[in-house]
Amino acid sequence: MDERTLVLVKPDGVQRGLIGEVVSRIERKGLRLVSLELKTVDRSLAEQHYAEHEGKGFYEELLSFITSAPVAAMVVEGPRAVAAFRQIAGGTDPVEKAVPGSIRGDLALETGSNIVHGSDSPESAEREIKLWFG
Ligand code: DAT
Ligand code: MG
Repeated sequence: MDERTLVLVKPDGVQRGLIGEVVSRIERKGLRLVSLELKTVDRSLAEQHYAEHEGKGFYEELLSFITSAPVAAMVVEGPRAVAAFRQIAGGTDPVEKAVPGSIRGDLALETGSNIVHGSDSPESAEREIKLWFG
């Protein structure tokens, strides 16, 4: 039974020209791209997307970062797509929790600019896909 997940290439990834690299890793894993759109993120979308982090010390920084420049939003599909993309992405902190061979482990240096977002559960994925793609 296939599932879907929301993937974002965040502003750092787009500015560094890494959309193709991320898409390539998704496709090589065997996952499928269902939708892909470049989007400018307004404050309201950012707040809804990151609602679980409201009140944390890095929340404001997170919102200004995600609204600073376009992101590439995609819906990705396949068996266990949520967990599969989290594996491809690697740990949140790309150094302390480095996963060699992962997007963050290979290509990122700081937690605040770790290139990609992937939904953390099928329930989050459903909420986030509605939010980003209606
Ligand atoms: P993930 O993106 O791996 O799901 P998360 O949901 O815990 O991680 O956090 C969302 C984003 O917020 C994360 O990709 C980068 C940023 N972030 C998380 N923890 C942080 C911290 N301690 N300092 C700065 N930024 C942080
Ligand atoms: Mg998360």
